[in-house]
Amino acid sequence: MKTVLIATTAVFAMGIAANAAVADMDTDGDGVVSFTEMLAVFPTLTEDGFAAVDTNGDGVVDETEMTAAEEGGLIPSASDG
Ligand SMILES: [Ca+2]
Ligand SMILES: [Ca+2]
Repeated sequence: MKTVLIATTAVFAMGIAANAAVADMDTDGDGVVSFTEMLAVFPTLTEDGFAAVDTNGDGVVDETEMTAAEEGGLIPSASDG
């Protein structure tokens, strides 16, 4: 049981490392990125720009939305440079 848990955690951590954007921006550690947190990384971000990334409109950007935004070219990948 413990071995399975460790293995699952390792896979999850690798997934985060490949798409580090949320982890890099999530300064309060709640697992999602607010407009304020994203603004700290992208100072030119507008509320409209944030809304385009926050596709389900709940006011925060999760890992899925962040990945989609990167792939769609809405935001530059935080793992570049
Ligand atoms: Ca956060
Ligand atoms: Ca959202």
